[in-house]
Amino acid sequence: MKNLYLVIIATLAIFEVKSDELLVKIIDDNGQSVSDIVVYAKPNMEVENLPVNKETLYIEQKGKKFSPYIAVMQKGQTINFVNKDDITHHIYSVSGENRFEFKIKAGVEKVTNPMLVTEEIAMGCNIHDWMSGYALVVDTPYFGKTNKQGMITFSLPKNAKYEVTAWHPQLDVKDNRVSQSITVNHVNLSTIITLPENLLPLPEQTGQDEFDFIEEY
Ligand SMILES: [Cu+2]
Repeated sequence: MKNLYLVIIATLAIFEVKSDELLVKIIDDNGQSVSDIVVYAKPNMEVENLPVNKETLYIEQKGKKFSPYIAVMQKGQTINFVNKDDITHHIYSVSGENRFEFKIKAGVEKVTNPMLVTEEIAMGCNIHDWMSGYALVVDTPYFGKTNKQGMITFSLPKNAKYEVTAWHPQLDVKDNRVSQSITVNHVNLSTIITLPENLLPLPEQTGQDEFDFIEEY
């Protein structure tokens, strides 16, 4: 009997840990899961000792494209650009307050200044104008992108209210994002966000220069 009691205590302890986790699923207008969309959870009230995400954000230039096409980062983090192509790129931020512009030679890694303003950063390349990519700067360490099943899990301090937001540059609504409030406790362990409309098609990242040779004839 004592053993059974211990098992129950241990089981409760496991559930206690799991109650910190929030599962978010993103679906589109047709009920289909949406993969590779940015989701972040921001505490509505000041949460003490909000951790800082220490993961380095790498954005590669590969095949004359930004890879990944969209990224998310915490305010104060840098972007580490890595040119995997055998040619030079000339990367720049299109607008906004987190500005950068530099040439990056083949094989080189370049670290930006910390991004200090929460906003959507659009970036391009002066040499290959079809290249486009985005990095979203958020004021929370709880962020990521959905998996193939359209899901993402956050480990969150419990008994707090969060605004959970899905963002994508091809989500054609105000600020390219939709939000939902949720109080995370031992009852609320998952939520579904339905996008008000389907994502627009991703831009075609192929350039004119592949055809220049043909055009000369
Ligand atoms: Cu380029």
